[in-house]
Amino acid sequence: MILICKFLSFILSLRGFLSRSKNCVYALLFLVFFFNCFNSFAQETVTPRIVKKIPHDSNAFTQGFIVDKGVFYESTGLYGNSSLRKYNAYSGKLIRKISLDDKFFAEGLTLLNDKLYQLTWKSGIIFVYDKMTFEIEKILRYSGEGWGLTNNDKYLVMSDGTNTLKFRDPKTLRIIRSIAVTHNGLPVKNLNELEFVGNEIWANIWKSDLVACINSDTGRLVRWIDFTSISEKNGNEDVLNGIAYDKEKDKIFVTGKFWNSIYEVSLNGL
Ligand SMILES: [Ca+2]
Repeated sequence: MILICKFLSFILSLRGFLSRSKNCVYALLFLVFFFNCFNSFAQETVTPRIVKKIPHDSNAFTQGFIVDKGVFYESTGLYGNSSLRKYNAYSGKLIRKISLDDKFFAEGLTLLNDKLYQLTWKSGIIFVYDKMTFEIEKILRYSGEGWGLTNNDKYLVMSDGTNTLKFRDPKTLRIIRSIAVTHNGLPVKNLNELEFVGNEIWANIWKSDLVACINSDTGRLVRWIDFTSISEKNGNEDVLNGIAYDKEKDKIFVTGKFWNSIYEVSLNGL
């Protein structure tokens, strides 16, 4: 009887030890996983340094932002406040501005073959303008939501808030191909304002000051850029949402919704 009691006691203590060991193993695995995630994020994340500040209209709800030959072009959103504008890229002085009908909520903007393409959020319409006069030359239609817009000198590239980017024919908006944006096999959602930089597509992640740099062939994330250090964000809406790349001068500019400034930034030699 005593032997049986001792045996049962041994089994119970062994179970306790194994249970504690299991918990230790789980804790260790969690720490390794957490450390790897943190390390991976740190390795893949670049932070900016401010090179120059340029004035920006703090009433502009920035939805699309580009630069061409010393001129910034911007699309601003919100119903009743949507506009297309251009201003001097050195002084920030306004050159031209038109307001959209109150029923349109403007979104992304891009310049292709001297035509400005301006997206609308839920109207299924892209306005095509002469870049000098801002006269509407054409209206193109698509289905679904419009968020960000850029181009690779041949096709328009559109985001719609998901992790999918669609390459479209600029004349017909026919979808040529799509890429699914992923990081470590998981979808990167809420892709918003876009900019082609070399062979990468840079995409602002909605409601954050993070920019995803994406391989435009595979959709895989190449790195993050964390703009938190220069963000003028105070609330939920006033996040970074404008990325403009000057191809000729190899310069990057960013701004955000209701921000006071546009920032030319240096990104550790990128
Ligand atoms: Ca852009």
